[in-house]
Amino acid sequence: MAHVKTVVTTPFAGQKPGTSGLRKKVSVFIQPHYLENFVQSVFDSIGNTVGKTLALGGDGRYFNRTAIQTILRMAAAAGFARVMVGRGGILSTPAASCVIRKYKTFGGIILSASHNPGGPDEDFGIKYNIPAGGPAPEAITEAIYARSLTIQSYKLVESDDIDLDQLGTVRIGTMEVDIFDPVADYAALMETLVDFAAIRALFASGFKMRFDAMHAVTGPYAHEILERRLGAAPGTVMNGIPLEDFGGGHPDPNLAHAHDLVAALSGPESPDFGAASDGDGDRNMILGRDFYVTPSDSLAVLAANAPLCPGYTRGLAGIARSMPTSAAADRVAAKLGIPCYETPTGWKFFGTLLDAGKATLCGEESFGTGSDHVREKDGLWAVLMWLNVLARRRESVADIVTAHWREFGRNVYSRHDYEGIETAAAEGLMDHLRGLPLVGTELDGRTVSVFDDFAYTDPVDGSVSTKQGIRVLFEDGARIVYRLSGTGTQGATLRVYIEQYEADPSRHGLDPQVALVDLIATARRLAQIEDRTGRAEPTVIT
Ligand code: G16
Repeated sequence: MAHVKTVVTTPFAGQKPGTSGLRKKVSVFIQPHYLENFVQSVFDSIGNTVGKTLALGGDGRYFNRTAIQTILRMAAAAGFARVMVGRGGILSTPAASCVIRKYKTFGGIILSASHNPGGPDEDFGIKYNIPAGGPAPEAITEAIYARSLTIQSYKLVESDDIDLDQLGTVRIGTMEVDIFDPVADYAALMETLVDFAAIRALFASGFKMRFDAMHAVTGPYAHEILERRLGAAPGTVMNGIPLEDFGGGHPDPNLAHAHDLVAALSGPESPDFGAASDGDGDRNMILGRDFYVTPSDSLAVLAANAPLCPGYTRGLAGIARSMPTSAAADRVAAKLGIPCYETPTGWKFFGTLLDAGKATLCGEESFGTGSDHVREKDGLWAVLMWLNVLARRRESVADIVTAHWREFGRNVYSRHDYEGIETAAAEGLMDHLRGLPLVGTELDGRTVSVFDDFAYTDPVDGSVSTKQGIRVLFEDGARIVYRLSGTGTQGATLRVYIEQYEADPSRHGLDPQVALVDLIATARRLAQIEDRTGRAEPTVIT
């Protein structure tokens, strides 16, 4: 029997999971006892762990391997019978969800700070996913946080580090550690959902794509699925080797950070299709030749075309989107005669709808798209769905999206982020907004019809989440939303979401920054953004 050691500790402030787990600077995580306190708080909050199986892996960022060795020792002390670890400590977030569901584990621990940069001076993160495969709901994250405030000791088994790169089973005490191929189960699941034969035929016909793995976790998945199984030309996958610092980049698949890909998709000779994924493989960005598809439009196009894909031929039960995501998907749902749910930001809010069979596809403006095949958003799945649609329709990305706008109208949309502003200034700005008497007033020629702080009652379990973003809805259907990000690690990030419906096809081609110029000005003025934050312009526009 291995020796279980009890280590005395004291609580750390601030171990409160945010939008998606606990994200902090590496310098915070490497403090003695910091990671251990949080992991013990998880184990103490999720029920009896004795004899159970846990999935474990991460996006390969700096500190991933060290954290895995620590968590394994603690899992052994908590009585887990088995831990399934992706080889090399690698497991994308959607693949983790897939493995948790397939092997019916007692949930999993995913080590990632998603799209945040990695390295000794950058970010690390950890989250617990429940046995259904999705991020822990608020009731559990609150319990973990509460435990972290009272914790006095944690337990671990004293043992040597294990070799994370060797497939097979080893033991820590009596606990089995299975090092498994992190790609195989996920790739097998994808083969059941999308038409691999049709996509192979598309590539064989000369269709060209670039996939930017951004030196993050999706490299091995994309090499296997796109190049080996689907026959895309070697070199289709760019930046395909996971690196602890993501090659010094910011693994965030948007126009600002995936610049290599954006450059590769520019010009008449460029590939037909481009896509990128983020640190942990759950986000995606979709590009055509000289054409950017917003995440909100991507969700709507995939919803309208899903029956072309084998996993969705029976149609969709419903669609769910986060509140700040544009209403493009709502128009598709209305036409299909299915419900469209509006949830707070955070993939965890989709879990109950998916479990209850109320929604089949989900999406967020923050480059997240997914379905009921797992309980996380899934970057590569979205890319494969697009490839399936392209293979069946044999039209360009731009033609598919513009035809979609002609049919449904365009929800012209943009998000403006003000990153790294003073927390007090950000909170002051939100308080200022909350105090405004806006309903019925006119702002720059538009009348405000609804003004509130979004609150959500889960239609399945009745749980209530409040203060999820300030909404200014206008009578003409335009809207402005203000939120503070729940995923940053430094200061505060103000997100301003601006949207306006355009029915006239002759105006569909306008750059959103031009089409939305008046609404953007209203949004800035109303929140006194420059006066309160000192920022005249946003840091990132998506
Ligand atoms: C996480 C959540 C998403 C959310 C995004 C942005 O994604 O899972 O649901 O939309 O953060 O959140 P915020 O606006 O609060 O920064 P990821 O990819 O970072 O895990």
